[in-house]
Amino acid sequence: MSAQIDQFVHQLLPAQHLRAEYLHLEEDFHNWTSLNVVQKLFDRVKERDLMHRPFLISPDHSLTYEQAHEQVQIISAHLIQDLKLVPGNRVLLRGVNSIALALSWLAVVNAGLVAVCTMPLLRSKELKEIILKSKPSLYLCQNELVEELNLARTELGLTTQQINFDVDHISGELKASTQGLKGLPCSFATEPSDVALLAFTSGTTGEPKAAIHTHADILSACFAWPKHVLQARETDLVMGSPPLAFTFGLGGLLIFPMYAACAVYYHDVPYRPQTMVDIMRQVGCTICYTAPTFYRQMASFIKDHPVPTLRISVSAGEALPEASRTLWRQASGLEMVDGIGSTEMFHIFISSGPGVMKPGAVGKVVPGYQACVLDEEGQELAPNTIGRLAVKGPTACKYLNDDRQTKYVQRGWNITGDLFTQDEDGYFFYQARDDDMIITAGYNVSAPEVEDSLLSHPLVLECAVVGQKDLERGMVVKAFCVLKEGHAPSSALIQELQDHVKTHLAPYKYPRIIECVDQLPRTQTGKLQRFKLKQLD
Ligand code: 3UK
Repeated sequence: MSAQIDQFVHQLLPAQHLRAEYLHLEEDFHNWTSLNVVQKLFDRVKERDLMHRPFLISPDHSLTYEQAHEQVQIISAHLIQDLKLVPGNRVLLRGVNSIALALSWLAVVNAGLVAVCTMPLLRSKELKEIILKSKPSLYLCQNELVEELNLARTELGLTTQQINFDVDHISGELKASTQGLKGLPCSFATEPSDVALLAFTSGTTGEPKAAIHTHADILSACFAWPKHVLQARETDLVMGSPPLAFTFGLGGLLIFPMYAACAVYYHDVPYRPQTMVDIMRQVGCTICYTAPTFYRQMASFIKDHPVPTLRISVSAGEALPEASRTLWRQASGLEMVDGIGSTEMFHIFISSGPGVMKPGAVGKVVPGYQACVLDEEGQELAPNTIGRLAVKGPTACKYLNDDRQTKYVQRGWNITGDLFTQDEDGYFFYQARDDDMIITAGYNVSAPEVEDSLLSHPLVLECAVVGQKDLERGMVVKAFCVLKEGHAPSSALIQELQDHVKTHLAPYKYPRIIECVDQLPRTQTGKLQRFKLKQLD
């Protein structure tokens, strides 16, 4: 059932038989009669008597839960009453992580509207694809980022209403005409299966897909990884680099802090590795989220400038090489929490954590989820055998009107596209994306495994390994390396790197070709774009 009046997204949900099986949590939010995830999260803070606690913090502003709640109500009222939006309408959000963006997101979902988050760096071409798929009724855009959005709208001939906001003026124009609206309805009693979010995949190739998440999905996600693994406290201060338009960032830097009633800090300019360490120290950060490469780059700074308050560092988005885990541990004294999640599943479903750590493993399945490794026919494989990762839980893949639903969901399982092994103790070991396995002269070589070995060499800052077509061997292993500052490539160094790999791994895995480059192609969420390196061949 659905209470949303505009049924656009509901009508484009995959048919029931194409959906993954949901696993129900002890408290099954999917079966409640009414649920609005934003109202529920604020209510929990209220019940715990923590509304006076700090919530949203920036260099110039700080809002308590009480103040943020009031702002959210005002913006929601504006959306419903002045702008005449109807529950179920989509609202496109465009901005860097900021208090204004966070309040806007919360107000949109609180009002029963559907948030369509877009990455700040997207260009008009990419914005057009998102607009055509999601058909927003309103655009909320940070002043500094209007240009590409205007271009997209002009090219599509759209005149839909748009409000531009300023990150420095909390909710800026959003509340300009709402003075005195207090007391009028501003939130909407959605049902658990009503849609809260369209999350566009940051996929490394192809046309973007929109993953649909309901109010029950997002609340359920809070009662899985954040409850059992992260275990944040109300005194925590969270910080990190992933955008709120990426569900890794949305969960980590907005939803899960609310679940814990703790504070989150948004910086006014993009983080660089050194500034991130400095700011963590200045603001007293206790929990930090970013991608593996960023931790690698922060390691050298945090070593000399420790952040004594930091107690949890979470890495996700890409495989965490063992060499990077070690480097970070030595530099910061912290054991990394590595978690694999996806846009389709909303957040992390396999993770390391307190007492859950094995060298080389991502971790164990998060309570609330089930995971296993399947063969091509969908049969569960014996321990330590490479196969396709399959996951089920209280969140599930639901693409908006997309044939690729049948690729991600098979026989009720969510198939992430990753190759894994699982050992007898239930630890999951990442091998590769299913298209990143290199088959050379009949041997299987996982690209990340070779990268991990190269990264353990002291002169390698970053690297990427791909298969290059080869007449004799079918494919050969090729590595692209970024050297640490002050080191130049030479044939002696390349030989040294090859020998380094041969002493760590089976010799057939060593990269026969090594090319030194200045930087590697990455997506806006920090994922390596191996396909671009393959195209270079
Ligand atoms: C890869 C990892 C190894 C893996 C995400 C945490 O990354 C997120 O979502 P995306 O949709 O990509 C999903 C794919 O990324 N991946 C992510 N984390 C890891 N591979 N180790 C990891 N720790 O291929 C996965 O299928 O962009 C991550 C929370 C929310 C997210 N959306």
